[in-house]
Amino acid sequence: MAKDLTARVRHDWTRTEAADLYARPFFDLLYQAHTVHRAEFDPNRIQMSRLLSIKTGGCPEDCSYCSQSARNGSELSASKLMEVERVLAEARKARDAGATRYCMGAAWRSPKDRDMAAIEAMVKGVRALGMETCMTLGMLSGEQTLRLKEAGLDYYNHNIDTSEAFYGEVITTRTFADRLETLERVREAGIKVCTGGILGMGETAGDRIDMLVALANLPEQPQSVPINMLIPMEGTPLQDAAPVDPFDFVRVIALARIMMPQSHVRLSAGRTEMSDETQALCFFAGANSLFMGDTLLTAPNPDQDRDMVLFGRLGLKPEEAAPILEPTGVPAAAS
Ligand code: SAM
Ligand code: DTB
Ligand code: SF4
Repeated sequence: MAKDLTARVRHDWTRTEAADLYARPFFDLLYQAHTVHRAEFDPNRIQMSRLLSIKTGGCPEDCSYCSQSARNGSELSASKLMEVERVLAEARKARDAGATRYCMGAAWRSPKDRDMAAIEAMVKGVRALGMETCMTLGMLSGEQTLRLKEAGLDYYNHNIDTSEAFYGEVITTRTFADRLETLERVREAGIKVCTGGILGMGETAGDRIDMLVALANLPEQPQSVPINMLIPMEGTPLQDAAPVDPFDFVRVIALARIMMPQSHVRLSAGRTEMSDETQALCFFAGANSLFMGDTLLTAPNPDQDRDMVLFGRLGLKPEEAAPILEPTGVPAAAS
């Protein structure tokens, strides 16, 4: 029977309600989140995504967490957009290692129209390998969004990162409203939305709760919600940020699971600094997706061997690939 996509999904979350959940005793919160998780998903399956930076560094935005901002003092040099064939060779390796979604990220404020043909070729090529595609390219115009949709893009990642109130403390070159505008374009074009945020940038628990309320109350809940733990990158204004209490991190995952019951919640950046036990608690609380492979965009990530040992100890299995459909609904042939 087809899953009812509306019954348990609410768009009227209030801050007080979410804060009350967040403040529950840890085990009560975890039990509730895990109950929701089991009702919607196989709790022993984790969706595996792989990231590739297709254009690194030199970004004009001033995101204070990011090693790729030209305004931050990191050592990273700016690259050109990677050639399509190289992207596809990397994507093939990721597929052969078990990834079912390939996420391509560019250090842009927004794409230039001259780059769109190469971007479209990457989407088509990765889909032809039998993987879902995700792009994260910054803000999109209406026309660029439609071009991505026509190329067959499955997901667009565009994080709101934090609460609206705290946003200006982290980024000044764009607004929270700019972010929502691109998300609306993506949603209206029929591309699945991947949006989440970062913990550990100096925000309060209230900011974290407000961020989740903003995500859950979007007109359609994002299909994918990455929750990143800040990786304090050298040379950035947040290089000395205080680490997040792992139990607070798990609470945010649990809250995301309860408020967005049918979304994949991704345990994203920061896993190299996380113990196996913390990651296991995150999976119990409802995280059911991760980035596999030893590199994120510019920062390290646990390698596959470490993840597979952890999966073995916990009895977890990678989620199977979703069928890749042509626009007509006919499954595409994988090569
Ligand atoms: N330039 C595009 C944009 O900003 O949307 C795409 C790439 S950007 C690097 C993607 C996301 O990675 C950011 O929105 C942020 O949430 C996350 N991110 C970047 N640097 C991070 C860090 N040091 N620690 C944790 N997450 C980070
Ligand atoms: C997301 O939320 N996290 C990913 C992906 N979306 C694009 C990026 C994490 C970046 C971590 C820092 C780095 O690799 O430079
Ligand atoms: Fe640029 Fe994205 Fe990094 Fe911000 S997060 S500096 S927009 S690459």
